[in-house]
Amino acid sequence: MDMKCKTQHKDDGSTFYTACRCNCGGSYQCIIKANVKDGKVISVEPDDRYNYNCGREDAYMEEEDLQKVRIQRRPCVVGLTWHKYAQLPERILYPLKRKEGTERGAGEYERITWDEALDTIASKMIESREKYGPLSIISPYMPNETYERIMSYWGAGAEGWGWCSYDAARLMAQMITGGEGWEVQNWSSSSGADMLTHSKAIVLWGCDPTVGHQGPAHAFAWYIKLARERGKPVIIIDPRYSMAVRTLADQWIPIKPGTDVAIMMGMAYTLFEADTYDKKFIEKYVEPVGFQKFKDYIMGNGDDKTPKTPEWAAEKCGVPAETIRALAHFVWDNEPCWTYAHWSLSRKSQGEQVISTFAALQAMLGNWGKPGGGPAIHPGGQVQDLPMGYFSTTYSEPGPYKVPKLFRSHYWAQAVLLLDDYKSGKISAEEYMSSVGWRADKSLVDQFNPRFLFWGGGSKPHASNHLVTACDTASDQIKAINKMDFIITAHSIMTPTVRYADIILPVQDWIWEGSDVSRTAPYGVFEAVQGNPGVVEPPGETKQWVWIYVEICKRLGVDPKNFFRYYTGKRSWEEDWENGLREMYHDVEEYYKGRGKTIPTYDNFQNGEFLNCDELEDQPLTGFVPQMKENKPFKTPSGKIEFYYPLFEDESQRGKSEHYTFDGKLIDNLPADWKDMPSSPEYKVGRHGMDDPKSKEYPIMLLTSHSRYRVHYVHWINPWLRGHVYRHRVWINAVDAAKRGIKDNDKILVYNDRGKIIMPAYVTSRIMPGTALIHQGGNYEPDENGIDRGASPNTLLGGDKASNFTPARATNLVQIEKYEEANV
Ligand SMILES: Nc1nc2c(c(=O)[nH]1)N[C@H]1C(S)=C(S)[C@@H](COP(=O)(O)OP(=O)(O)OC[C@H]3O[C@@H](n4cnc5c(=O)[nH]c(N)nc54)[C@H](O)[C@@H]3O)O[C@H]1N2
Ligand SMILES: Nc1nc2c(c(=O)[nH]1)N[C@H]1C(S)=C(S)[C@@H](COP(=O)(O)OP(=O)(O)OC[C@H]3O[C@@H](n4cnc5c(=O)[nH]c(N)nc54)[C@H](O)[C@@H]3O)O[C@H]1N2
Ligand code: SF4
Ligand SMILES: [Mo]
Repeated sequence: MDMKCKTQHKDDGSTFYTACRCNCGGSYQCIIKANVKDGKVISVEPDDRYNYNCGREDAYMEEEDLQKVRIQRRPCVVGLTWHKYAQLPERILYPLKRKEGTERGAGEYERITWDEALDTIASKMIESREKYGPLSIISPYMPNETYERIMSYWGAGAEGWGWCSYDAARLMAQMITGGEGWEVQNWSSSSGADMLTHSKAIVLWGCDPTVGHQGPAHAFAWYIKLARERGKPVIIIDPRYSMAVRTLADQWIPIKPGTDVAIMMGMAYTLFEADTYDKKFIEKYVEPVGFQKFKDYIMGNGDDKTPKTPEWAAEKCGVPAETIRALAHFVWDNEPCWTYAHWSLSRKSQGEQVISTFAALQAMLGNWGKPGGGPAIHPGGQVQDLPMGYFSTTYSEPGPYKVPKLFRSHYWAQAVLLLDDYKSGKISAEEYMSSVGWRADKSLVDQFNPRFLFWGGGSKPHASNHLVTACDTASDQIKAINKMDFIITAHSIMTPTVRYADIILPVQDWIWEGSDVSRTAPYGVFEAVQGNPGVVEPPGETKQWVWIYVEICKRLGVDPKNFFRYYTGKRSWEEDWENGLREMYHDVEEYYKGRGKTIPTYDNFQNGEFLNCDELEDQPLTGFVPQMKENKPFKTPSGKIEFYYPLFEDESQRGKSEHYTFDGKLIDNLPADWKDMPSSPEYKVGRHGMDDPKSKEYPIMLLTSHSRYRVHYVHWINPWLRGHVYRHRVWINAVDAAKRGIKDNDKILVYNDRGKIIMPAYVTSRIMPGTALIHQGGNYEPDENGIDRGASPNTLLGGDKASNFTPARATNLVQIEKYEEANV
């Protein structure tokens, strides 16, 4: 049998290849081979299009195959059980209306027709705009492209800015390189192939690729494993003895969370002191004033006159000075060392400093754009600027109304609740604006009158589950929800957030129902374009999500063509959609044709072939190609990489609703008031971190990392991924547990001034003393005392008006007590 690069097509009409899609770093990359009988998925298998029928693929692969990522796109457990998830009783099959007289959140709904649902939504929107003005309709959590586009033609609406994922990186990437926050492909030297081929060693900060997939499921972890088998040492810096540490690392360096800037600065000091850093790179690419400022700060010649020696760093981050010194020499001696700092580090107070300090360290190592050197700023795997997008601004300008992004999106509830305090004179407009991260003109505060929630966010317009994913406690969000006149959402399955809607529109599951063409999520480490051919008939009256928004457009008097450019209204919806996909794919074909490459035909594509973009490149990706390889300038005032931002010292700019780069681009994710953000990299004690004075009252720092068994909240209710597979427990160190008389599996109370949670303890030495962990995306299930028994860690987050600008904090300080003995 031919073991290599064999593409298997569906043959008898009962087997389909479809791509798993969700907001994980593997999105659209993993392939599920589905066996269908009587219109139902009866079993699934992993991808087998390359290296057919072989378990350990590398046994059959040549070096070039690894380079070109000719590997099976095998799904993780989530993808392998998704068909079950789509068939759960919680699936929403019909348009639903909250039953008259029942409370929001009670989950009591009655079935209505599509016409009634859509007509009601449109008439309520029109009524809201008329009665309460254009700023009465909001899309609360995460900027929502779909909503923005419709509203830009309809002339109303407001929304939030930023989200809880990697805002710090998006802001700082723009400050450092001038490139806009989403130009992900530039930040990176990111592909697994590059690492495997060129790196001599690997150092990972706060990254567990065995859990948080970046590329097809565990493929990135697999590449690291292969590298290690080739003798390349792997070091992981993480407060936890994570699964990646356990299975991939030669050395684990535990660190106090939120103090990575200190270890990076201690390393920079060591390199400066030994005069071992890439001076040629610095001279050529880095703006000198900012670099000198950074060097002065590190060497003790800055305002604080404190050298950032490894001893200084050790005191802050808990890593011994000799380890820091050795690590600095290690990365220099093993040049190129694949050095990689992931987002968990910066999803905290002062997260911006992590990004800029890491970028400076990468510059000292000459790692920007260097094969094998790791991402310059942080990960991103987009190889090319593929012309893809069926309705977005990629192809045409939006309408004349620009939806204002008023408040920090994860603080949407505070934006609603504190408005009352402003209106009653309790707080000033300035205090209000500062508390909610207002990023618009002051005059809009008086016009802001939120009454209608249009839920959804990001590129998944019907998605987001902000009651348990926005970094703010659900109880405040529910208070804000209950102030609304009307709430709509479109969704495939009942979630804690969906339960609060007045009308729910049932959406097709995009993996199984309905066709689509998608590219990799922007933070994957590999790049592919995959198809969803539509494996089963959509159940009940579920509809394709673009159809829903087209129907809303029609009822609002917005020409659907402005929204979805392939809409004709003359053919059936299915024909318009299919035509849209073909046209979009055609653009991709043309793009590759222009580069002398041929890709599969559309029909073959939807029959299981795909675009392995890594194969279509001559070299593995290294970031900043125009600057590094073609001598083009960075889009900064100096044309170089910058580590000094005079804007933050310009008091006349503070408070302005928007800020722009020297060449007139909006600085995305910069709040009106950046509060104490310094103008060049600095070590600052993180608010609500282990060194915050508040830790006297709440001595444990809670981490809320992502779970292997779900994507954020998605799959929390999947019985195949619960019970003995995944037990939702608080990780607590054995020392902290002993002090509190807590034993493994005892029920414990975790609390702070934001909320209370009760759940079982996982007593372990795999997490540092003084820290605890609850995986993100638990359910919110308050009991009669308001204690969250579902244990969504976000119950314990938010509420800090002084640090609510950027980034969202996915951590907080807590206290822990024993609640109930385990009944064993
Ligand atoms: N299975 C799964 N995969 C996912 C997701 C998911 O929900 N489920 N979500 C996807 C999304 S949207 C994103 S943004 C990414 C998130 O990817 P990350 O931000 O990397 O994910 P986290 O799980 O928050 O953290 C990863 C590791 O960092 C460690 N860590 C936490 N704080 C610190 C710190 O201060 N310093 C150091 N050195 N380490 C720290 C944690 O212990 C954890 O082991 O994952 C993506 N992949
Ligand atoms: N405490 C804490 N909070 C965090 C984080 C953290 O580390 N800790 N991480 C933050 C990060 S990095 C992120 S990106 C956000 C993510 O927060 P969200 O964006 O709210 O989470 P997602 O999982 O992306 O939301 C996806 C939603 O889309 C729906 N969905 C998925 N597939 C389909 C489909 O096929 N059809 C339909 N109709 N719906 C579908 C799901 O049911 C789900 O409700 O969470 C943030 N919140
Ligand atoms: S890694 Fe992500 S995209 Fe891949 S199967 Fe798992 S959940 Fe789906
Ligand atoms: Mo994220």
